[in-house]
Amino acid sequence: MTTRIWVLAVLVLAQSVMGAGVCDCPDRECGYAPIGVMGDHTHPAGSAMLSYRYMRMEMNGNRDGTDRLSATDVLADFMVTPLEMSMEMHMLGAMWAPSDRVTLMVMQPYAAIEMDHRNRMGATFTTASSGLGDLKVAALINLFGCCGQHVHLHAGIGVPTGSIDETGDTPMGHVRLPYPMQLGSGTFDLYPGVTYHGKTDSLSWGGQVLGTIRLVENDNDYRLGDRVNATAWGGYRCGRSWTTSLRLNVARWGNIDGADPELAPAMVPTADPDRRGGTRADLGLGAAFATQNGLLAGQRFAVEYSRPLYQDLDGPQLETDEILTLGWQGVW
Ligand SMILES: [Cu+2]
Repeated sequence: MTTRIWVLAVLVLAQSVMGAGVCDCPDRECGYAPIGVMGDHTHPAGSAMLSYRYMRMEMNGNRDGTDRLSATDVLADFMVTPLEMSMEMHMLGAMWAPSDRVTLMVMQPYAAIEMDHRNRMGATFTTASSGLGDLKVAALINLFGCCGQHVHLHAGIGVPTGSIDETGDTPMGHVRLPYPMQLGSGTFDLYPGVTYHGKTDSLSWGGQVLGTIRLVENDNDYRLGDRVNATAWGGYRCGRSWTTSLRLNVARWGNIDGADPELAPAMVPTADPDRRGGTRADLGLGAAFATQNGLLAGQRFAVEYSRPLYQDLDGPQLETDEILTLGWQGVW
């Protein structure tokens, strides 16, 4: 699978190099980032956008540091091991620019999470949670825009609309589910950041650094780790409608401060606040379709598929295998 990703990556790059300058870029669409990037662009005064994204993340097998662990390895130290997890997320977004300087953005996720486990006796069981995640509200403030280049700042807050009290049936009874099965942070969080993008007629590129800062402890006596996410992308537009992209994303996130008193960290690694942090680098391939004419004018449809190149986890912790993002954006 990794080989296939690299072959595709080389093809996209080759197309970008050989095709450069051939195709035109009639509008500002070419400044858009791959669909996995949020808050990548701003709008001119009075312009509005609605968006919907579907994201699916698959995690299979455990890892400690950069080493893979078998289920037997994890069960040597814990009563229960997670085997795999899938997360589906539906994200509704709206953007509106009250002025050329400022674009306001809101995003509301809905997540559905499933995790498979095995215990020392060999019994397997699945837990699930679903519901609203944390609402994000942000102001994107234009700093610089000229000559095909653009910089804006992000000032965002996270509102704790996601539950941190999800419970489920396990062999231990109906209990509070561990940290990765919870839907929100339980706290108001800060999302500072900066985005840069540039474009020529057929090429686009950019970078974004976003932080997540958790200020206080939540009602269950813990505070999720802070996070920094840095990404850089390049895109190539051929014809009036299609863009292909290649993106590198590097994320680093901390362990949990404090602990939920209802969780038993010796039972399963997902309940241990000191086994949540990590660093991961993903490579993503994207494609987007946007047209200026006819019924679909002003709308953009996009897909991005990412796989990790590197991950170093405070484990045992489930490793990420793939992330798929599908999205629709409509401008008015
Ligand atoms: Cu927008």
